[in-house]
Amino acid sequence: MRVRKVVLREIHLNLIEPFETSFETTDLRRILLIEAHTDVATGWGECTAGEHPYYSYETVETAWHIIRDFLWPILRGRDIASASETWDLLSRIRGHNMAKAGIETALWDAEAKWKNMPLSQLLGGSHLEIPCGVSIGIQDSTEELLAKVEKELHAGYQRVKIKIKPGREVEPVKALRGRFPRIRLMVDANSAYTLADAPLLKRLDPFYLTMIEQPLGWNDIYSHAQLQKQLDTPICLDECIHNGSDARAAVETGACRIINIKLGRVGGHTAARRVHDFCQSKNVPVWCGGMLESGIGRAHNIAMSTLANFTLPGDVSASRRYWHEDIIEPEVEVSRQGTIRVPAAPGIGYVPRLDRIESLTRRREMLE
Ligand code: OSB
Ligand code: MG
Repeated sequence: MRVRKVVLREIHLNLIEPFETSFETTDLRRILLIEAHTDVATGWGECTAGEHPYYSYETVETAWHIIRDFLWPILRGRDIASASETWDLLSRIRGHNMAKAGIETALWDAEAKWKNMPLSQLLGGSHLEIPCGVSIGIQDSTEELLAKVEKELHAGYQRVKIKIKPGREVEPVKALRGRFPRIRLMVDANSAYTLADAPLLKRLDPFYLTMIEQPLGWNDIYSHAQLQKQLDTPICLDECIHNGSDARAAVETGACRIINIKLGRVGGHTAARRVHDFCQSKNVPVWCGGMLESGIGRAHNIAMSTLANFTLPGDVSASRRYWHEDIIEPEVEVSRQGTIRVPAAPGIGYVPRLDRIESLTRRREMLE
């Protein structure tokens, strides 16, 4: 498969409602799409870098620069037998995993289309249906939060995650538990606490949360190991896990009992599979995190979630929870049982809507 051309596009998409986390509130997504042309097929990927460097140091701007000036010169015109070779080819560039994942995942889609098989199958996935959860942003009041959660449970979602920040954790969790004693409930702090907050976080233990996600520093595995010793609630790491060695350090130091895998954060399907396989060998369950992706990133998340050790519901929800209209056909739908049926069509299995993508495009660049 010879890599011939890449088209970068920045599209703007308005979220149905603002999404508030401990680090920012997002209402407009700037999304970098990557269309990779090879001599045998064309594939699509999405770079999950954000508008600001508040979740990770990457942004749409840094990713554009890294792809154009460093990744593309390595891949341009290159003949690869499989997209799985991409990660090693790009290893000379330190970090910038979201930029790498954008282009790497596009090549996986192209390879699967060339081989006329679903991407899930090419990755070695086995699940035909994946379990889904929702991630709910910080709300203005507990009443609004309860109403949101009720609506999502009614839609069938199997697990509820709420975002928390200092001063907005014990009370919302207590209210939710009072109202919904049996649901699978978890919280995500996005690094808003420090080890000195251990007594405060300990107050969440009585509410038997399935996990607390990334309470401490975005790159601080050691402190999470100290915290996990003091908590009954399992810690799940998100921001801290950038590759297989981070996963190993986290699991072997006892910094977490669960890992959230995001394609962008670890650098694409090959790297994600490495983290997945390591966790599987240690009996550490994983789930697929979300980055408010458009349908293209979402489709890649669905394919990745078919790997055997993705046993917990992911932040992979229906298109209609995010967008008035997605950019793929059909849109991603979630069943009343809170599952997504994995598509059987070749590649990512959803068709990018080119005319809609063009009309949303604010910037484009062709790399040849
Ligand atoms: O920490 O999981 C996170 C969104 C943007 C950045 C970080 C995170 C999130 C989410 C949203 O939780 C998950 C989704 O896409 O629904
Ligand atoms: Mg998270």
